Amino acid sequence: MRRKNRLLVETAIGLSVTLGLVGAILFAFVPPTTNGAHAHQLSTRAQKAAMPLRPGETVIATGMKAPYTPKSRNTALDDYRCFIVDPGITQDSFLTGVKFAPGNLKNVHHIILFQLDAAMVAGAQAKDATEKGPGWQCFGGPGVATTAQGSAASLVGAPWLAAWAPGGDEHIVPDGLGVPITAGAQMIMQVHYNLRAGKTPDVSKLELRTMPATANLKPLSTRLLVSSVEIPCQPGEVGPLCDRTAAVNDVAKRFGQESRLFAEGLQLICGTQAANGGPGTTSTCDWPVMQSGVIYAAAPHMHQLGSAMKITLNPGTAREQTVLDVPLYDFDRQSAQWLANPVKVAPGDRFRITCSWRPELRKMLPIFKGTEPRYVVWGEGTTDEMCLGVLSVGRN
Ligand SMILES: [Cu+2]
Repeated sequence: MRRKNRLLVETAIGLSVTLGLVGAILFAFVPPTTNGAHAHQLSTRAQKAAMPLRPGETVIATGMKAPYTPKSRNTALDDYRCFIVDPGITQDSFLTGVKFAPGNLKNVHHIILFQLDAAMVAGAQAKDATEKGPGWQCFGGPGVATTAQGSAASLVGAPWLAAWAPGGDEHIVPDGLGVPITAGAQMIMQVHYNLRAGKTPDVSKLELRTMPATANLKPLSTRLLVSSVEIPCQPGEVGPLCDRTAAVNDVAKRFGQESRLFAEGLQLICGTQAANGGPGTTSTCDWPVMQSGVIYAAAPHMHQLGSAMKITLNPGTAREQTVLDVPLYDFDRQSAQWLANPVKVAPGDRFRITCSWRPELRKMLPIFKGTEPRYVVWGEGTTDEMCLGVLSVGRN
């Protein structure tokens, strides 16, 4: 690829990821799973008992103000809706915990909480006013600028605050760490509704733990690592969507042209790397470390076909380290794992993310009932796929 094109694509991907084009996620800080079963049912486990408040910590209850009934668009069985959440932050603070309370577990598939700087609130409110009912449709990212740096933001420093996916309990940041939030900041809550279980109303809520800026915590931010998804139809499968172009067109029809750009961009960046074996059930992508820091936690996100994910630092060198190793991925337990030994990173280092899928599950899982065979690419739908690692990084 010509250098200029590559830069354009990388910029587009950086932006898209920064804006959260990534779709579903997981900051569900529960202990690493010991159950490798592919349970594909929403978890009904009881929430853990709440951890007592730490010195200086207060709790703010916030969330959607009114019920929203999800709708489908262009035959998509997924709806992504963004809601402005105003926690009433009047002083510079740190976010030290988030507890999501999805209102309707039948159709809430994931929630991402994005930072919305004070200066960007009016823009988000204007967007909210363009659509009837609470919030606005937002496949991919929030669809509005959320920080002043906005378009200049890269993969590093993506303005995610937290996320919930099945299996998620309260997310409590360890002592001494916190996500900075400034006075007047609000938040955007992106909720992914899967409509296969029907279109019933939802009111999702959340509780935030905060500490004042004077707590002098080490700032935490989120870095996202992605890889391409290029899973051809299995032997014996035939159908119009087994054609890659048709499959990408189908994703673009359901979720918009940004999704096309994302699938094609990842293919251009990751698919051309030597470590990536091309289309198949495993995908690998290398990304440079742009800023020094310490990785405290890592979480995997794929969809229903995901079977394993690994994230390493400096692969194939004497300095190789494993950051995350999930040999038996379970969609319903996408918990982030706090690393027993936090990993230091610096410019010059390189991350590698590797995802594996079991496309034969398409024939076995009830969620795929009635779907056509297809070449699976990156997409926001529950029956599309992703390869996304979410790192929680502290700045030095
Ligand atoms: Cu996803």
